[in-house]
Amino acid sequence: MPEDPINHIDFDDLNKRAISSPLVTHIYTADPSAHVFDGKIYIYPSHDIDAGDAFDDLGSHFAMEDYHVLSMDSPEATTATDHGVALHVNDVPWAAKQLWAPDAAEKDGKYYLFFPAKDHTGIFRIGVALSDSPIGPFIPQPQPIQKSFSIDPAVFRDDDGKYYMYFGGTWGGQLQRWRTGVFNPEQPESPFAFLPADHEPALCAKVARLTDDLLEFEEEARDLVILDEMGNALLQGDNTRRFFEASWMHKYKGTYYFSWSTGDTHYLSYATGDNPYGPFTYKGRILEPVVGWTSHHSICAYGDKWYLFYHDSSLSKGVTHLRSVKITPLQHDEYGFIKTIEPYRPV
Ligand code: FUB
Repeated sequence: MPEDPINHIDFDDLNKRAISSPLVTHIYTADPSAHVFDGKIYIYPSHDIDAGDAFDDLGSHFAMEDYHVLSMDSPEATTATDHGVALHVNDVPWAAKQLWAPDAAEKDGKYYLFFPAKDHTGIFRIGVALSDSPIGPFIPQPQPIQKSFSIDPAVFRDDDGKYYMYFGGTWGGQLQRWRTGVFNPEQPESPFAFLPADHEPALCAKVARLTDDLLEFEEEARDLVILDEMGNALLQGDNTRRFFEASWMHKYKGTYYFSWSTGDTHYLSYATGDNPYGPFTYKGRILEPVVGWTSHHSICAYGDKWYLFYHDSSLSKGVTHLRSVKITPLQHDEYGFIKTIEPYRPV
């Protein structure tokens, strides 16, 4: 019986209890950013590989080298089509390694792939690549977005046609090194260095409006503040609620929903606000922890129904950096609260 030796997980049993199955099984995929373009669902995931890099708290084992775009004709499909390599790190002049969670946007018939990578000095930056097709191939800009940093870009188009990028990630995502507005290159390289103290306001995700051509930031990136029910900013020590990585934005009935992963406590959580910059007020959890260390998602409407795209490490039997993207229905209740999803049915 394939049982995980550390956590004693019976993966045959777990996979029978999973509420959904991997959308592709011939490659490992993660961090799914889903969009509907021309009536079809396109998923922009990370493409997980085992490059043999040592596992550490900085995420060195996430050594991804390219992106594949997946598509589905409808959310009822049980599998997705893999359209092959859409962008490779070797084709990005400024990037050295670690193509982490991407996102995509469409404007005036052009498609934009937004992606983080470490540059040749080891600093995460965010780049853009363009295509005439949602499946690529994407041609990268020669330089990353000016003043971009950290990881996990998510691009949201508001109803007025303005586009915003949400981004940032803690530990290996280097967000904690940018607290003064410039990169702190000091040693130690430990992911726990440079973090706020537990009693201080938590590190914030960042938001910046994009220029009309979607190639640069229109403004300095701002802090996206998440408040508790008393109107106080969440604290760094509040690690079952505060931001860690995996930003996403969706709008439901005129309300802005910012969602994220709490990282070391493995929850996908959300907060609501009345404008794209916030502040946002914490509301609850979208997804309980999945198998694997990371949790990362997107939320996308198809017709009048909403779906959560997420990943877990069930196919790889728990290997943290070998994940698989999945889809499951997501519901807002009559008050706008998102019903918390359990990724596995109870035993
Ligand atoms: O896939 C690499 C990193 O793992 C992502 O950028 C994070 O959000 C986490 O899912």
